Amino acid sequence: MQATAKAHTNIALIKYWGKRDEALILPTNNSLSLTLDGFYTKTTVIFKEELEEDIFSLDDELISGEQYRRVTVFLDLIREYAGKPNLYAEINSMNEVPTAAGFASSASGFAALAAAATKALGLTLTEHELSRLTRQGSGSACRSVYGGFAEWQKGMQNDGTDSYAVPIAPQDHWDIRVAAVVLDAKMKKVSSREGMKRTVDTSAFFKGWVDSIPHDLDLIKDGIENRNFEKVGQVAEANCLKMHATTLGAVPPFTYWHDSTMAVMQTVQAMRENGIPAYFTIDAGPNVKVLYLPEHEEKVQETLRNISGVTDVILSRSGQGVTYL
Ligand code: 2P0
Repeated sequence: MQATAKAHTNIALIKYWGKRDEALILPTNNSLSLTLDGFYTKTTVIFKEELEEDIFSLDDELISGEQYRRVTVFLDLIREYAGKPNLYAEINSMNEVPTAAGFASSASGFAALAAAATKALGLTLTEHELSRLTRQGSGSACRSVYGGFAEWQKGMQNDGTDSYAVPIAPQDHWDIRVAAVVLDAKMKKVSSREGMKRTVDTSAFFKGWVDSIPHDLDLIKDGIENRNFEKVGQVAEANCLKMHATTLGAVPPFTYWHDSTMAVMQTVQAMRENGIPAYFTIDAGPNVKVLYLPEHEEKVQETLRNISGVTDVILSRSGQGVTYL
């Protein structure tokens, strides 16, 4: 009735940006990510007969409100699956995901929760099944079931049975690195859920975005397989720019970028002109993630730290998939 699991967050190189079903969390396009070793959530779930509701604590703090609701609604799915609808749990999560770095802790959080809760109830799920379940907590979380590179297949079915992530290359396939560039920018005004929805509903550029994904995926998967850094970097950077372009075509238009975001993007492009291969990607916030190879770590880190508006640079490697402790 008790289990502990650990899951790492991931950075999308081909972005998930748009839902075709909001309740089931089904995407409009496939996405592809790299799991990161530096950032993870560790979660213990203990089911207890005597509980009348779930108790959720995060970093030793009791959680209520929307964050609590998302966790209990997700656990309801698992309870139902296990045939134990009235069995509640104590959930203790520890986040090693610095919120300032702009990584969604929901990815590592829901992957660790799904793994720990199913294990605690004695359910044995395949990785595909675990990924499909995790997807229903938070979309990007379904990719965190795997280490290294993973692709979330959007699926075709209305019930979501074929929408889950699959492994593309394991953690040790390639020592590619990611620098999370932390900016002194304020909290974002538009959540990723809201931004995604507004884009799907109103953006003049949304169709172009969705149509461009299969080609980007073909290119990046070939680049990953052959460890072609320039190819992977170029596709990831261009895909990120396309995603962010859709927000400018929405009604009302919005952007996640700050002036310091632009400064980092321009510095990364300037590094390339000076012979340092580095590429950026940006999620639904102002912070920038920079892809680079180990031999350029010192130079990349130093250059990024010297940009005005940068408060920290956190380095990460390819990470592992879900593990049980
Ligand atoms: C991604 N993002 O692929 C993209 C890129 C943001 C930009 O997944 O509503 O927290 O829980 O499915 O996964 C952020 O959205 O959204 C996200 P829900 P999620 O990583």
